Amino acid sequence: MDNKSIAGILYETADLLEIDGQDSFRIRSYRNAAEAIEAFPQQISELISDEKRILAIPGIGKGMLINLKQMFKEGRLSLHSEMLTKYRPSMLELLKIQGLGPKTIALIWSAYQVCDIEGVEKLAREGKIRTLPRMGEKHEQKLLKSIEDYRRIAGRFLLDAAENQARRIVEHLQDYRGVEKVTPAGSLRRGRETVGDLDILVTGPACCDDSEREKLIEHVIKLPGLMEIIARGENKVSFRLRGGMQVDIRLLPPDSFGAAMQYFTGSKAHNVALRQRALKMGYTLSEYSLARLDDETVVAGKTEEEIYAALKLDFIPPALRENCGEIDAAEQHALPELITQEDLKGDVHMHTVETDGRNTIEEMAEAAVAYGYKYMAITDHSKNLAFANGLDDKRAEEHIKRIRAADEKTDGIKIFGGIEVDILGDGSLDLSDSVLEQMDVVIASVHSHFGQSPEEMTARLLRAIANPNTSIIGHPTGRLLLRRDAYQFDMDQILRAAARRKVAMELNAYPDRLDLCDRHLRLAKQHGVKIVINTDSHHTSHLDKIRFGVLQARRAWLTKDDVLNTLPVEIFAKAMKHAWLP
Ligand code: DGT
Ligand code: CA
Ligand code: CA
Ligand code: ZN
Repeated sequence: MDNKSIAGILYETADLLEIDGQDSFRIRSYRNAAEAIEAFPQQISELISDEKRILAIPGIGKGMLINLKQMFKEGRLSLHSEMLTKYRPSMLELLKIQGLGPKTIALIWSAYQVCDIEGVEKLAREGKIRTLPRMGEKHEQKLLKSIEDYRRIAGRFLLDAAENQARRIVEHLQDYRGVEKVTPAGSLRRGRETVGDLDILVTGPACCDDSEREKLIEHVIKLPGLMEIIARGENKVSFRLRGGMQVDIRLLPPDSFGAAMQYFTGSKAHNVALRQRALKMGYTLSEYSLARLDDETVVAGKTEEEIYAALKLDFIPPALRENCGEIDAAEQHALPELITQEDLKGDVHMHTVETDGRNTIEEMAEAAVAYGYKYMAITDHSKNLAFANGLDDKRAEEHIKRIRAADEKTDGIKIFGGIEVDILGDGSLDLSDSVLEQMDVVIASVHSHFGQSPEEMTARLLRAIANPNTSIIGHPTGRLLLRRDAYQFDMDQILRAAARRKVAMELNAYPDRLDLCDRHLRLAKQHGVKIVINTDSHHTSHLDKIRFGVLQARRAWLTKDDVLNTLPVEIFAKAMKHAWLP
């Protein structure tokens, strides 16, 4: 068990104890331990035999040590299991509803003995929540809205979480004798911004014979972290991982691996269109092969490439397979040459210890050099973001001097002096123009007053774009995937203004944001707005998240020419001052 899973169980135990009305001291001790373990830099499992070191972690006492030992030994915690028997696992799902904490759940439980989402929804519709102590009609309406929101995102996962699990599964399978290839397909391979379930395809000699397949499936289900098996067949097994992610694994003979890759990569809409094309050409396309309709001769199946070729199409990269014009373009040899990670020459959105980052300017620079970048920008927060210790005019000027000094000292990379300046409620920027003028890169971002009307928000962003110092609008819609909706504004109007003033839009690559999204990126391109792909790194390890941004850019059909941070350093610097190339 890793630290995250242990912390998860301890948090859940604390919540369940609170629902159970136990004393607050005991509840706190579980929450403190969970927090300490979550933040602990080393895996607790590696030092579980070293009792002294574990007891030295603040928040972990003798009692908690016994709990930890049990979790490592048995993979469970008795108190957690007891509580779940008493209240049923649906209680844990209830806790995931926004605004529904242990106290309210306890209240509902004691009044109605209801402990699942459907039950609570029914009570709310019948007006039975508002009559509880400290509750009212407003709470009831909010609760219904939260349940609706939860249903919309339930069961989907961020791209990085999906990728991590997929990597674990690939590692678990690829060394098995007789396995040649293990490849994720589905929405993960297409790089969709969130992933519903993992579709993993396996091929090799071990997939070609009944008894071998059976042995392989036995190996598959030994995967650490597997919670329950949902379905098991001759060449397929579906299961759920701890944390809820579902996985479909399919074992395929090498002859039809390409057809299966094509089919299970999807999207469904792309597949439907492709199958229609096949039919028109006298073929039938299935997950097993592309075959002739008349005599069932197999034309292709081993690789995806030969399937697209047989259908007289250029190979369509998975990111484009959404039935948004890619089949016509492939027919006419007009698919775009999509941007790749190697095209990027710099990352210009990074935070440091001066505000809410975890590393220094020098450490970030060292990491960026190792990444092969030619330039970067340090863009710490401005003062409106008080909890991030944002910079005022004076500190921003001092910081820019530090950045310039670090740039002098550092070889191999240009460090631009920048800022991520807040766009205040009225659209003005959080620092003086005289300070902003000194910056090479000014990212203007909304971090407050998300609830403004679409008219207000549009006017606010227009004013930020009109400020001559603004180079880039940061994470333009403010959405947090699976957590917070975008704020509302007139995207068309904003893109028109940005194109006119040569202000770029950010593609924030952080997997929780991916903002702009693929659809808006494509719209931006149509408006002639340039994009900058950034990580918004708060730690050296975050630079790697750039790949999620590149994936979204590819999904939006973007090429190198659409993205400013593919430019050489001098030209990029000019672009940040509104001098784009034609
Ligand atoms: P997800 O899991 O919701 O993030 O999205 P996908 O695209 O991974 O969808 P999933 O897991 O339901 O199915 C995987 C692929 O299998 C999907 O992209 C295309 C293919 N597929 C599934 N159902 C159908 C279908 O009814 N017809 C066709 N042609 N293909 C399908
Ligand atoms: Ca899937
Ligand atoms: Ca699936
Ligand atoms: Zn920001």
